[in-house]
Amino acid sequence: MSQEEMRDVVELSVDGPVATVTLQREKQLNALNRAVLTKISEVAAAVAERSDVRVVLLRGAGRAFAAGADIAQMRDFSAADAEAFSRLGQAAFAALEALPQPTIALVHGYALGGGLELAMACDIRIAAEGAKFGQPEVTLGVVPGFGGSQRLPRLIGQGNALYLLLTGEMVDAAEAMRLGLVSKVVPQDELETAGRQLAERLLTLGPYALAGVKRTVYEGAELDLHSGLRMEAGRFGLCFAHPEQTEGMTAFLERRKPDFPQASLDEGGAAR
Ligand code: DAK
Repeated sequence: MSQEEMRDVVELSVDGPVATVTLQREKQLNALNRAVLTKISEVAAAVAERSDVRVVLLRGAGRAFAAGADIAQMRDFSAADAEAFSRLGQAAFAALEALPQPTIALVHGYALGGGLELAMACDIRIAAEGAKFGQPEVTLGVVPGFGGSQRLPRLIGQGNALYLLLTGEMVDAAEAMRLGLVSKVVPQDELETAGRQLAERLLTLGPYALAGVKRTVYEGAELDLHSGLRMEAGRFGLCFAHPEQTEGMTAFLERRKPDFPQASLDEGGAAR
């Protein structure tokens, strides 16, 4: 086995309350193969168990976030192989989305195909100037396989999603911002700092409320408006059985910064 193969294709590093997940197949522009997808699932499972981790940053090593699913691995797939591969990727990205901690994708270089689908499975996306986004699957004779046909229309609307999915065109960071695909664009050398700063902001907030927001939004996306509002009211009610609400509202009335209890994710049910 070469040095390259021995190195983990996905690295998890934890620095205090911030976890950083780094894709490390730089030579292939972090193309997502079975090994990478399996490892993303494992990393997500590990992070889900760690109440000390409060924010997750996701990034790509080298010159891209991720240039898509691994075309070399996929080319000779049978239909059954392809479906299994699709499910592997979908499960990995669903595990990321289901994390109670907020996740932030730091996108530079390319986020194409599966790479964009991975970024879309994160809660927030920040782009470096120069980053390119697209769903070029049609240029390879396939439809997206890791959620692109479902998450992209939900994120940027059906019309804009169909434009990107049908043309396979790449858009730059400014256009991605205009479309609502990313929330912020920063110079490339400031990407890590921007991620850190956003993480710092999230660390001042209560983990229970943050996890509750995620669940309410993602579960609500599956529901009609009335059911979604009912679900929201239920979660809102549960917050009032949790110490974060008492602290947040008391701090406001006492004109001080809240000091949210930290290891509080598992108390009550709003977050899960
Ligand atoms: N897969 C495999 N290798 C890739 C790759 C990819 N997606 N993207 C890049 N690479 C490799 C290149 O082959 C090259 O390898 P070597 O030749 O050095 O061995 C190396 O990374 C550097 O790439 P380039 O030399 O091409 O670098 P450039 O700067 O010239 O170009 C590029 C960068 C990103 C424009 C270009 O590499 C490119 O167009 N890459 C492919 C982008 C793409 O089409 N991505 C979408 C992949 S399709 C499904 C399941 C999943 C999916 C669909 C269906 N089902 C099961 C139904 C998902 C599909 C996709 O994501």
